[in-house]
Amino acid sequence: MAKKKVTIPDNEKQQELERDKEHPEDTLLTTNQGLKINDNQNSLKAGERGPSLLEDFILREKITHFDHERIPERIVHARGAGAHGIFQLYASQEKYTKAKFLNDTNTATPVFVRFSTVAGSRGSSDLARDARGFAVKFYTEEGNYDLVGNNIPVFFIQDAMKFPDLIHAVKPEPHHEMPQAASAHDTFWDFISLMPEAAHMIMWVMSDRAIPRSYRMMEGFGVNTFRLINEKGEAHFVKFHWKPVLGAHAVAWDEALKISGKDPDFHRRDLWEAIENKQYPEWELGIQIVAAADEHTLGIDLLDPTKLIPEEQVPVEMIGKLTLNRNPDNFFAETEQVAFHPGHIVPGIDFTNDPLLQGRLFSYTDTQLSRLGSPNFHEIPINRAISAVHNNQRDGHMRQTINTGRTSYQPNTIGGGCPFQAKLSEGGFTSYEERIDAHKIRDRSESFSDHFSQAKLFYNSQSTAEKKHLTDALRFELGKVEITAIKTRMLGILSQIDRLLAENVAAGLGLEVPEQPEKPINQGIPADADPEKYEPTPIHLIIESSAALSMDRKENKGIVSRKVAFLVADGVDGQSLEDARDALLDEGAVVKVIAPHGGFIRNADGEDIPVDHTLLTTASVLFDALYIPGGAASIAALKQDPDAIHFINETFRHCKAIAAHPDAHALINVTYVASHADKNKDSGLYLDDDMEAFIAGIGLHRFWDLEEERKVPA
Ligand code: HDD
Repeated sequence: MAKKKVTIPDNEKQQELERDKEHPEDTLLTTNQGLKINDNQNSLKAGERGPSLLEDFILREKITHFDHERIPERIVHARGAGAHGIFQLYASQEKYTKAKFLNDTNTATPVFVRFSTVAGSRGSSDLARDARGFAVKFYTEEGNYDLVGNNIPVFFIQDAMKFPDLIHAVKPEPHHEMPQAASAHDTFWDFISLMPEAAHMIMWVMSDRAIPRSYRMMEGFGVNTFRLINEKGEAHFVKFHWKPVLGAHAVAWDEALKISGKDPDFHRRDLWEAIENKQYPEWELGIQIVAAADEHTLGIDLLDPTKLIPEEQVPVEMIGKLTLNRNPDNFFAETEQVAFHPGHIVPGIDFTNDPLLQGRLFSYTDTQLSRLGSPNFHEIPINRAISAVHNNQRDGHMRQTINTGRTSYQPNTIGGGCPFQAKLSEGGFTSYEERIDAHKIRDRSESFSDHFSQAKLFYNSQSTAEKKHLTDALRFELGKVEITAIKTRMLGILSQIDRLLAENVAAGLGLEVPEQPEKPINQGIPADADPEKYEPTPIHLIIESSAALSMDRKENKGIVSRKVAFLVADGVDGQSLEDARDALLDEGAVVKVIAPHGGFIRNADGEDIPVDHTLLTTASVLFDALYIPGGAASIAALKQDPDAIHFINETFRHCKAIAAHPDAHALINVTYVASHADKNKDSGLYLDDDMEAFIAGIGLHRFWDLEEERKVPA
């Protein structure tokens, strides 16, 4: 039988993975022992109607394997999607780091990236209001390097000691396991309202950052401060950034809620389809470098993970590009079994004493032991380094490697002393020699006490529309909280950040902002501590606002991969459909024909046009823009279709670009768009079929500043 020809991709990790792939094409069914199976339909029985026999090893093997298919989901970040790609460096960073993949511009480093939500279970919706994980595994020639970040540059807490508390508070409540993938409940806000150190992160997770349009349109951050070490052993502090080439964009909360019902796999599907369409997602890797001598000059403590370095203070230097160009072959084998760990580093990169990072360094390997079930999880194909692995670690569940030789200890003579320790000149890793002279204490530095300055900076930096979204998010979340004292305490925290914000949230809740918040506001303090020492310090703004913190930048990054819905019915004017489609496809957009029924639509010339989705199987919230081609019969039919009218109104409500052929005015006139149709082109309505302006409008993503006037019942 002909063996299927396998094309081996030209990337070292892909070639390595290929060895483990199973290709079922043109093969015969077998048991796990390689025995060919003749009947996969019937169990072995004592007679036609008799009981099944214990002897049936084929049935037993099949059912036993099935019974054990599940592994525990990740305790956090359970819901995710991944893809393969490459990282290409622009210019050598040798002045900062000796890491080879950051020195060598000639080699593209293979990567695997997994995006995720944090709180929800594996089957939860992609559109939960939540931070997103952004974890990158670089398969470098010096070993795996994992940059395990989020789409938000700061974190809720300052010390890993509080991580289990935070996660217990945000996860579904333990007595009835509700709500799923949501922070809008009492235990989360109870905890947050007692922990003012979370104030900055709360601004971010209540902002549009927490409901991205796509994984491809979100920024990524390493969050913790790391160190880069150069050949001379000199250290620089570094913050890592990923900047999406398509720009950072969000959906509206009303959309997020609807997408969760219409397509809970929205982000996963978006990533998958973009890669299948060869519209490869791209990010630039940026670094903010702080010289060791400047550690204390920025007005923040670099070891405090609730702080970012404003780009106005330290610019982000772009040093390379990440491109995701291959979908996984098997979700479980790759996306589920991939095991990230901030402690997977290479020479030239090192940690700092950030107490959150220090705790992370323990947690990730530990969790893989229960999730993947064995200390041999590094042998799972997706986790294997492309550099050679030699050590004396042995055995354990599911060991794959066949270690040869008599010795599994060091020093030895029987094995010739192998494997040898690597000298520094041979790439041996050595930790950065930081001098430490201190008492052993459980405490927190007073430099960690500024909880509100950057929360205010973030709020100040939002556009008017973004501030409104943030306020509405807090009204929604706290509106779902049942215990009034928790809401009032939160209003106290918000009033520390911005009085008007607190008042606007309070108005939505029907509560008053407390004049003088309870003291000490911080209840997350040690039993014998002096509360005054833990009191948050007064706001001190180094800069008033930072442009990089807003996503509402009115920048046009093109419309590649943007999804445009074409609303049509039988009798559509084929020419206007074709012209508009060609113009959009030329710019890289994705066009889908949506009609009242499936199959084909007959155009005015009697030709058949395939339908991609029906009004029943899709929804406006799954698209970036809408076009309505001409054709009197098509327009007349859509005018009679409440779902078509709803589709248009909803697109309008979510401030997306809408273009239409002049024939479509009869349809537009029965929608809420009609009352705004005389507005100029800056309003995202192109009812005179102006394709050029429409394309520019889609590129702007949304017209958020018109949201209030477009809040139509749709
Ligand atoms: Fe974590 C998973 C990111 C703090 C403990 N974390 C996990 C993932 C991401 C992050 C992206 C998913 C990786 C994947 O796709 O498999 N975590 C962060 C960031 C943090 C952070 C950016 C703050 C700077 N995490 C953090 C702390 C602890 C953990 C403080 C514990 C002390 N994180 C874990 C974990 C997980 C995890 C329990 C669950 C699944 C896994 O590790 O592999 O170990």
